[in-house]
This record gives sequence, C-alpha cells and structure tokens, in this order.
Amino acid sequence: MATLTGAGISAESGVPTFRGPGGLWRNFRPEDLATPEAFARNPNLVWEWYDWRRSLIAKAEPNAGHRALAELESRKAGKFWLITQNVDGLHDRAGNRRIVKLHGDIWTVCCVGCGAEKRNVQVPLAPLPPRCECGGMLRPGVVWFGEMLPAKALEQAYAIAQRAEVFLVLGTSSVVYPAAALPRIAFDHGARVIEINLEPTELSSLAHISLRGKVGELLPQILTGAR
Ligand code: BV8
Ligand code: ZN
Repeated sequence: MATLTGAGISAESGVPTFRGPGGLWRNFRPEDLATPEAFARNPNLVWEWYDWRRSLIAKAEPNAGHRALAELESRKAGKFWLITQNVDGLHDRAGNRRIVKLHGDIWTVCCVGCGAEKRNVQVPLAPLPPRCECGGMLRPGVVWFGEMLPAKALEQAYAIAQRAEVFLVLGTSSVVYPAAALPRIAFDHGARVIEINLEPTELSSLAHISLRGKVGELLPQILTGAR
C-alpha cells in the first residue's frame, strides 16, 4: 500500500495550500516565487516568503490525517510507503518513517557557493538572505519549478507506484508533474486508486474511488472501518 500526499493534508494544520484560498502571499503566486529565476532576481523576497511559511509551519501540529498515515505505517509494518510533495516535515513529526520526499524539505538549507547542505530550524531567519560559513548565500532545500526532482527519490517513488496494490491520493490538486504522474502509473500497474479531496481534480475521473471531504476526517474513518 502507498500514498501520495499534497498540501491539502497540511491545510487542517493551518498551513496554506498552494492553489486554494489563502495560498497567495502578498498577491504572489507560488509559481512566481518557487523558481530559480525568482531567487536569482530577488533572493530577499523569496526568502521572506519561505521565512513566513517556516514561521507558520513551526507553529503547526500534525493533524488527524497525518496521524492516520502514521497509524497505517505501523499497522502495515514494512508494507507501506508515504510519498509526499510537501516540504513541511509534518509527516515526520506525526511518526512516519517510510517517507519519500519528492520536493525537498523547508527545514534544509543549501549553500549556492560551496554546496553545503544542513538542517536549519531558526525562526525567524535574520538577516535575510542567510549566509553559509563560507560566505555563500543559502537557499531553501526544496525543488523549484523547472528544477529536477532528486533522482533517487523519484526512482523510488516510481518503483513504489508500480508495486502498490492500493494507492491513496490525499489532498493534492494533481497538477504538478512528475509527482502527478504517480497515481496513473499505479493505476496502469493494477492498483486500486483512492482519492480524498475537497473538490474534483485532474485525477478524479481516473480514480476507482474519489471521496469528497477532508483527509483529516475521512481517512481516520476509513482506518476505523478497516480494523
Ligand atoms: C521537473 C516545492 C524536470 C517548493 C513545488 C511534465 C513533466 C515534467 C515537468 C513538467 C511537466 N509539465 C509541467 C512541468 C513543469 C512543472 C509543473 O508541473 N508545472 C505545473 C504547475 C504545470 N514541474 C516542474 O517544474 C518540476 N520539475 O519536472 O523537472 C523538468 C525540468 C525543466 C523543464 C521541464 C521539466 C518541479 C515541480 C516541483 C515544484 N516545487 N514545491 C515549495 O514548496 O516551496 S510544487 C508545489 O506544488 C508543492 O510542492 C505542492 O505540494 C505541489 C503540488 O501542489 P499540491 O500539493 O497539490 O497543493 P495544491 O494547493 O495545488 O492543492 C491542494 C489540494 O488539496 C487541492 O486539490 C484542495 O482541494 C485539496 N485540499 C485542501 N484542503 C484539503 C484538501 N483535500 C482534503 N482535505 C483537506 N482538508
Ligand atoms: Zn558555503
């Protein structure tokens, strides 16, 4: 069994989604800020956005949807994988360990000078942009639009999708590739694809079951019923 999660699973923890209400920041769209070009043009602006998100995430707690996935991993003992597009780290804090992070981690920073990568949980970050010991500028350790996903994580995600018998798609608009290709890969390899989303998505017509509602409410009910 495997799952692909998106920003919707963290919405009930108070973390804004990308394309829903509240996803904008100072009227910027994520696609305007989450790019190497935006960072090159105005690193301070991009860092202000990430610093704002980090401050929200630092105050957020995993919700019932995150906890249900941690429960699923402990029940499935070694037969469950969680693939996430999210960078907030809430799945780790909920207790999942078998996690494939497709788009990186907002609590990791990388030096554009020497390439050093380290964990940084300072909130707020000051001064912006943060600097490496080598004097180089640090960037958020996430995958931006137009950047390749980490090859190992993507390969692992493809292999998981090909093997899954049940593939849960939770709280994602299924518009960002190549992550959005995973449910179709699972489907083409015979998996039962089950979606939970507040609204119909690009995936809904393909999914065997597409449930309308909050992940934090429906997933725990499914787990209770599945005992
Ligand atoms: C790449 C990290 C190779 C940073 C993000 C085809 C193949 C390959 C690439 C492309 C392609 N077509 C287009 C592309 C380019 C692009 C892309 O997909 N663009 C889209 C916009 C069309 N892809 C890329 O650039 C990727 N790179 O493929 O490299 C390459 C290189 C050069 C040229 C070509 C190819 C890199 C993509 C990664 C970008 N980084 N984030 C950060 O976080 O700051 S993407 C960003 O979107 C987040 O990671 C987010 O997770 C992701 C997807 O969004 P969702 O998670 O789905 O969130 P969203 O707000 O959209 O939806 C939330 C959903 O939840 C909604 O449906 C809502 O109804 C629902 N919901 C809300 N609350 C709840 C709920 N559901 C249930 N319960 C609730 N309570
Ligand atoms: Zn450095």
